[in-house]
Amino acid sequence: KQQKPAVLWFTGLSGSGKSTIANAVELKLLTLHKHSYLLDGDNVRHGLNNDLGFSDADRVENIRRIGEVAKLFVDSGCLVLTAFISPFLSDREQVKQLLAQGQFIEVFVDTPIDVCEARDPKGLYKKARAGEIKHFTGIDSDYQAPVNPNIWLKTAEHSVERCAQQVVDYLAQQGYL
Ligand code: GGZ
Repeated sequence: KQQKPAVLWFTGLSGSGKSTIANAVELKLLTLHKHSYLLDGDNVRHGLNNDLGFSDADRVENIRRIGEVAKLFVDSGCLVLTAFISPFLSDREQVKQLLAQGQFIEVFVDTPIDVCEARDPKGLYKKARAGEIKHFTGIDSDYQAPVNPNIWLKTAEHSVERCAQQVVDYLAQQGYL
């Protein structure tokens, strides 16, 4: 059966587990022989968007460009995974509008900030608390949580494996695979 192209748009705080879960989903899709591609900070913020920082305006432009790139991959027939904080509701809504009906799947990686801060894999929360990083999401920059995401992941309660399976189950149930 032919796969149906779409964007799995992961959104959540720094350290919420977006990239980790998206990587686990990508591996599962590979096993199922589905074409997928993951856009994340490593391949977008370091390249195409290396002129952008973390002001509100730069985040808006970051997400706009990622949305346009995601659309190109969707047009090529791909299941695209994106793992960016994407803190603003209006930006995520704009990406959704860019795509056809059913091609934007919002995945809320819902991890409480105290859990993200306890994980602090890169020590960024510590630096933000110390004032060494300004405009840090959840500290002194806004995060607007999705109101009605397609997929709601509770990473403080479930394993990476279980969250990734929840995403793949959704794709299968909704006829994307
Ligand atoms: C938030 C920041 C900041 C500030 C650097 N605020 O945990 P990480 O390190 O690997 O992921 C974060 C990443 C956020 O980039 P995004 O492109 O996802 O953000 S947005 O969608 O808002 O444009 C974090 C690191 O970059 N980082 N400074 N001030 N995260």
